Amino acid sequence: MLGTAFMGRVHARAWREANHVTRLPLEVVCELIVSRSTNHGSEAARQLGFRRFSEDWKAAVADPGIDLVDICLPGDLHAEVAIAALEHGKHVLCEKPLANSLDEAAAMERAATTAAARGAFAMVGFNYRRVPALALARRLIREGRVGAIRQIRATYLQDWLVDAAVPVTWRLQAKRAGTGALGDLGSHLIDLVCWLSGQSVARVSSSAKTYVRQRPGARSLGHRGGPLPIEAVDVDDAVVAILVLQSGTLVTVEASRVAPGHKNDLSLEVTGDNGALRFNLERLNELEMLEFDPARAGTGFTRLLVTEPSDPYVHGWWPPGHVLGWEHAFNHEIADLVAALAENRQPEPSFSSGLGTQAVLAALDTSSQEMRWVAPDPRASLLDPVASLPNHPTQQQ
Ligand code: SOE
Repeated sequence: MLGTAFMGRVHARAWREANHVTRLPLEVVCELIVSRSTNHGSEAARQLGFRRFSEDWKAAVADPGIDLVDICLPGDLHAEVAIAALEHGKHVLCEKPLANSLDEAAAMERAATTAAARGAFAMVGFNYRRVPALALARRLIREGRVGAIRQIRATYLQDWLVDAAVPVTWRLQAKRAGTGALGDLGSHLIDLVCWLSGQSVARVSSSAKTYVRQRPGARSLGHRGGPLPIEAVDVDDAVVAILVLQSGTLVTVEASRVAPGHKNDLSLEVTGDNGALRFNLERLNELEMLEFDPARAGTGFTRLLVTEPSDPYVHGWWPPGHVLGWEHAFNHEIADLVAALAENRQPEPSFSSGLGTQAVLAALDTSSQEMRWVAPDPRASLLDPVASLPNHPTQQQ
C-alpha cells in the first residue's frame, strides 16, 4: 500500500478486517507499506498492521512478494505508480478520481487493458457504490420501481474550507489534485449518477468558483513555528452544473467544500415517472422511497432501514437495525475486489469506468472556464456501459 494519510488509514482498516464479514476466497496479507521516511514508515507499518515498510515505491511495485498495489496517494502520483505496478503484473486498486487529467487517465486505462489480458486487473475506488442503501437504490431502479428516470438532483457538500485560516494541503493545489471540489467530491456524484441511471453524460454546463483565493501555505516538515507563508489557492471551492444524460434525463450537480453546516453531506434524489428515491450520506443506513399511486396522490416518501440480510452487502454483518458506518463501504469494496480476482474477472469500477468519469470532469472544467455547454469526450460513455435500463421506454432528448 502507498499512502498513510486519511485514505491510507481507511483502506488499511478495511484490508485488515477483510475476512471479518465474509470469508474471502483468497487470504489477504498486509505485506508492505510505502512511506517517505524510515521513522514514519516503521510507525505506519506498526499502527496500520503491515509486515514491512519501504521508502522505495519503485522497488515495492516490482517486489515478487506483492500481488496487489493499493494507491492512496494524491492524484498527481496515481498514473506513474499505477502504470508501473500494472507493468509488473500486479493488480491495482487506485483511489478516486482516477487521475488529474484525461491524458493521464487514458494512459492508465491503456495499461490496465494490456495488464488485464495477462490476468492483472485494476479497479478505481468509488466507494459509495458499496453503501448498502445506494446499492439497493440501484437494484430498485433496475427493477423499474421508480419508472423511467426524469431528473436526478445530486449534491456533495462539506464545510472544512469555510474558514480562510485553514492552511493549504495537497487537496488545494492544482498541480497535486487537478481540481478542488469538482474532482474530489463531484467525481463521486458523476460516478453515482451514471451507475444508478445506467446512462452516460451527453452534455454539461458548469460554473466553478474559488472564494478563498489565499491561505496559509502548506506546513512543510522544516517549518519551525511562527506564521505560515501565504499561498495562492488555484482550485475551486465549489462547483454547480447541469448534466443532460443520453436519454434526456436532467441532472443538477453541486459540490462544495465551503458549505457551512454540511460535514459530509452527499445527497441524491432520483425522480422517475412512477416514483422517486432519496438518499443522504449522513443517514447512510436509510433510503427513502415513493411509488406513485394515483389513488393516494398525497402519500409521501417511505423510509426504508437498509439493514435487512436481504439488502445488498448487509448479509454477514449484524442483526437488522444494527447500523453500519461510512467505513464499511470500503470493506465491501475490498470483498468485491478480492472475489473478482479469485475468479479471474474484471472488478468494477474498472479503469475504463474511471476514464469515463474523467472525461466528464474534463468537460465540466472546460464548460466552466469557457462559459459554454460542452459535450464530453466520447470516452465518457465508458462510465457505465449499460446504455439504458431494462424494460423502460427510452426517453427522447
Ligand atoms: C475529502 O474531501 C474526502 O475525503 C474525499 O476525498 C472523499 O472521497 C470523500 O469520500 C470524503 O471526503
